[in-house]
Amino acid sequence: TPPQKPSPLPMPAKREATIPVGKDHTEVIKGIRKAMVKTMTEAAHIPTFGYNDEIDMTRLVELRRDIKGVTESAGVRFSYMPIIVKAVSLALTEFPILNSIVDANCENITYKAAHNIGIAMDTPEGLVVPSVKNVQTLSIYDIAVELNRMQTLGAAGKLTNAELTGGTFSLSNIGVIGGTYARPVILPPEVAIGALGKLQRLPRFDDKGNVVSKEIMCVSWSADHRIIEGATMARFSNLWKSYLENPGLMLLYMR
Ligand code: CAO
Repeated sequence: TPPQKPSPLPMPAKREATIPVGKDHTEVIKGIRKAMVKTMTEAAHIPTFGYNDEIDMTRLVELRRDIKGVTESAGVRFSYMPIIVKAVSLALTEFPILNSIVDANCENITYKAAHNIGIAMDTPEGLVVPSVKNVQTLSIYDIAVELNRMQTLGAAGKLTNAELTGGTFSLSNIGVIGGTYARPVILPPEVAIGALGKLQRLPRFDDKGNVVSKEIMCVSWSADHRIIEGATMARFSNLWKSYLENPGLMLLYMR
């Protein structure tokens, strides 16, 4: 394995940031941030179950290294997300309750047929969660193309209602920025969300007791405990984890 690049020390984005001069500033909360006030206030009423685990991404890192060059020659950036998103969809097939939505008073549950996987995006205008629609019908390459499209639109502030509505399950890759664990907040009416931590090379024991170098990423799930049992979340996470740790297994169930 090649040596790990040292991560650069964090630097302030704006070198000439405004120096406080003793004058407060108040502004109306509007746009995407106003939408966040509404959704997150609704989410605060949901009794949430949290579940964390670590994933050995060593095989996936190698696989992505092989694939990346191929898609990039076709102009498509390829991160870990397309594989992670497909693995979520394969696992949701076994646990359809995690791909459901509930109404405001949690009286009715709708099992959604489409796996519309929302991806939290940090854009210049704030947090948005566009979703990749019908992931159950898409190849990993299709997902990469769609993520590239949404990232370009997001960066330009051009995501529309078509992308920003209809999600059925969400992921937040906060690890791109940093951190190991998070406590993601469910996006109602969805019932579960996962946050991915930073991928890190760490020592672990192999099955012979030797210390080996592994690529480790933590996941933090939050689920609506009114309708999702902790055991369901844990079983789903185990299955998803097995796909990421043994990406070849996904081939068995891919359509
Ligand atoms: N840990 C370490 N590195 C990671 C990583 C992780 N978890 N995930 C991706 N990376 C690396 C990629 O490998 C890529 O590097 P190289 O190409 O050099 O290997 C680099 O980070 C950039 O990845 P990316 O941003 O192009 O791709 P992505 O598909 O992984 O992520 C997106 C896309 C939109 C999820 C991400 O840009 C983003 O906005 N994340 C923040 C989400 C957020 O704010 N969540 C909080 C929501 S609650 O407030």
